[in-house]
Amino acid sequence: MATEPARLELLSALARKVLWLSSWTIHHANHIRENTDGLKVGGHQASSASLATIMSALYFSVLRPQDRVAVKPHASPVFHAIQYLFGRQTRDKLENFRGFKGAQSYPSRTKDTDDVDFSTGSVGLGVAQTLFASLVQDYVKAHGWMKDRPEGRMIALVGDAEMDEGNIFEALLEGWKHGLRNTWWVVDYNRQSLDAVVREGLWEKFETMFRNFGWDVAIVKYGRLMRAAFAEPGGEALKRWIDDCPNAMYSALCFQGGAAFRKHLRDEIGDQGAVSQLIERRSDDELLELMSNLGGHDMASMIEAFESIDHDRPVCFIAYTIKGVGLPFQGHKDNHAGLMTVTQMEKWRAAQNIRPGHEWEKFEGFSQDPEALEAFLASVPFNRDNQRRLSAPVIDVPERLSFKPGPQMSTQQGFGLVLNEIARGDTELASRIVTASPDVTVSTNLGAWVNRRGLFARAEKADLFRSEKIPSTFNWDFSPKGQHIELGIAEMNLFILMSALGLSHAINGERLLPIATLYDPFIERGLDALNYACYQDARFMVAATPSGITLAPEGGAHQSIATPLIGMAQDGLASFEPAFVDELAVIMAFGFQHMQREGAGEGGSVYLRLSTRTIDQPQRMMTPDLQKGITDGAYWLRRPGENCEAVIAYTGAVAPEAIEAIGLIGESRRDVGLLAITSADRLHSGWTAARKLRRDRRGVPHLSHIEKLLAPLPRDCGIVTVIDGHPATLGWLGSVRGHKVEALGVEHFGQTGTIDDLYRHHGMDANAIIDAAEAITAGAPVRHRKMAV
Ligand SMILES: Cc1ncc(C[n+]2csc(CCOP(=O)(O)OP(=O)(O)O)c2C)c(N)n1
Ligand SMILES: [Mg+2]
Repeated sequence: MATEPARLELLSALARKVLWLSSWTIHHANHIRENTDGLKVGGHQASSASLATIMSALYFSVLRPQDRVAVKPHASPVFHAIQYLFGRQTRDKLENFRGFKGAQSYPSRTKDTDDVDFSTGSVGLGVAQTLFASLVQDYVKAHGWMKDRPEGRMIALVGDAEMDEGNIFEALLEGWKHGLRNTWWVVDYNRQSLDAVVREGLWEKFETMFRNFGWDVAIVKYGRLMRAAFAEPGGEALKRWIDDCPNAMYSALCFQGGAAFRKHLRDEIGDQGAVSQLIERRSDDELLELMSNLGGHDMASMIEAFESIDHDRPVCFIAYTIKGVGLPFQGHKDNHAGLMTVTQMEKWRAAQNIRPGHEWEKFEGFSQDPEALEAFLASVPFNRDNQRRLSAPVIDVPERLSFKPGPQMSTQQGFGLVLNEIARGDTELASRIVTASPDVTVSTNLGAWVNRRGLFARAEKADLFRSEKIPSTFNWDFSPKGQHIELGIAEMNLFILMSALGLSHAINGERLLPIATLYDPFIERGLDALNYACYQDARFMVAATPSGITLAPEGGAHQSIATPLIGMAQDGLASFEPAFVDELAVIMAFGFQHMQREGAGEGGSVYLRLSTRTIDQPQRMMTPDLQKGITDGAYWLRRPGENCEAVIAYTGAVAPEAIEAIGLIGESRRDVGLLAITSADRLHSGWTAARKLRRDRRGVPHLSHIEKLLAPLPRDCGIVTVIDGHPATLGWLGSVRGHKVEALGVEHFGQTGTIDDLYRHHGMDANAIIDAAEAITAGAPVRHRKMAV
């Protein structure tokens, strides 16, 4: 599509301005605010320059408000500069780049104020996020919720070295399976990473791979100046030389400049008449301008590439660029830490017609009229909509979720039963839940839910076993109304999908309540993606089961030890480990509400650490007090008296051992307490918050839940904690009021056996609990022990 020259000129001028502003932001942070060379912001400068033209083409011309973008981490200053020109970023935040509450080093949805669509920073994750965000948009649309809102394009600006991250390839495969649409990845092919120049011919690998997965590939290699030169006599020889030039050499010559290019061109193709003239007609500066006119730095070429896409298939643009283009260290392999000196910056400022003291002014240095510029920026399609971040009403959640009770159950089984009850109903809650599992749907007890609610696909596909009348427990039809998204075995994909589903209210204006199931140890396989999802404030529920060593004969690396600590430490994730199914039902109801709470520091995602161990269920009334204890993190299963000597505090599947130990200790000691802990995480964070409140507002007599629970215990009462996980999860309980603690749990993994074998082996059976209680309390010895079976 032809674009009028004046418009292109304006867009190019804006791109130059963006490069200036982003560089000035970095320079300001380094030389003016901090007045030091020590602040390591160099990575941003060269990386940002690489993308200034491409991002200007997108934001000032190609994007629509419904489009969403993940910006390569180090291009954050470019993003902030563009937002500044749009009037959505303040000078104050730019001056305070990387400072306290200033603009962030890496675009942040939660911490930046200038409308970041997807956070980035841990390379690879933002890229995959766009793919899953597009699948989620399809999901919402297929369920009839998009109404007349236009579909957005999900766009990632990708560093070429970022493509080394395996999660991108995992996502590609999943995208292919689900018929991905509306996704653009723009690879900033500057052929440099932090440490190195990338291998030759990488673009060919990218091209083949993307085409293999059904993507369109657009290679934007040559800018307009280059294409014009190729049309001159001798141009073909020049093109061949450019194509054959190794990455490292091209980068080095860009750094050295026009004279160096001339010398190499002369030596290598200079004796060929026409091409010699082509080269000699140009001054050193002109030659450098020509040779650095790669597609990614040429506004016309980029606009043309973007505008020529007339379909909704995914597209990978491979845009050739030079890292640090236009700056003194362009192309240098060490430029990742490169910063411009004060003198270099001065020189560049003057060349841009920017007066000293006017560096932050939006329209300084333009030849265009400020009013026309202002009018243009206001008319840019992307900038027209002030409401890009959407919201959705809260979905009603009953106070209590029901399930079909049994005398003996596991929490994993209970999870399936609760979901089955929800699935049977015709509630808004049921229709907004969407589940996903990385090939462990059946083994995590989601089967009944999927039977009732079906699998999601944009096109109907009947279960062949069913149509062939072969008996099967599972009827798995795919349809656009299905509510389970089948995933391959990649936990990174699971959590990035959760991140996308869990932001649907903000991105699509339609709330979803996503639930992921996986085996607990494999949380670690997807951990960075889980962290990323929480950082973006996506809202979802994770049911991780089975967990710990309680899966006994399964053994090996299927045992999880660290996950309770991960659950405690992960910001934005409330973790629970119930022992009984009635507790789980209360926690799930709380969870669906927690996932929808908004406001500063409110709500978050939920992690349920569950077990396959079948245990006796208590027959009891669920009183409001009990319910509150469960969601706050703990309650007394046996209340201690005034002279309590020992307390056993347990979490999760080891409940029977704790109960048995309390019974045996009770034969010799009259006053003992049994504390059921459903969430070490909520107990601990409540305790931290209370201390902070007391410190901040002296005299406020606020006590946290755990402080209140432990308050009646005498000073010399001992606490034995026990969990099928790392003992540090509960070991801190002693610090709350200064009680002595013996913390039992698991510190080594891999052994197989029965549950009894392993609990004995790890010192967390009833006898080990009794021994521990005896060791930390005064008083008569405990006479009874559990008999060996
Ligand atoms: C998961 C992860 N590992 C390492 C890093 C550190 N890091 C930041 S950018 C980068 C590579 C940059 O190369 P590229 O993606 O080609 O971008 P360019 O610098 O060329 O713009 C690395 C290793 C990171 N941010 N995230
Ligand atoms: Mg690179």
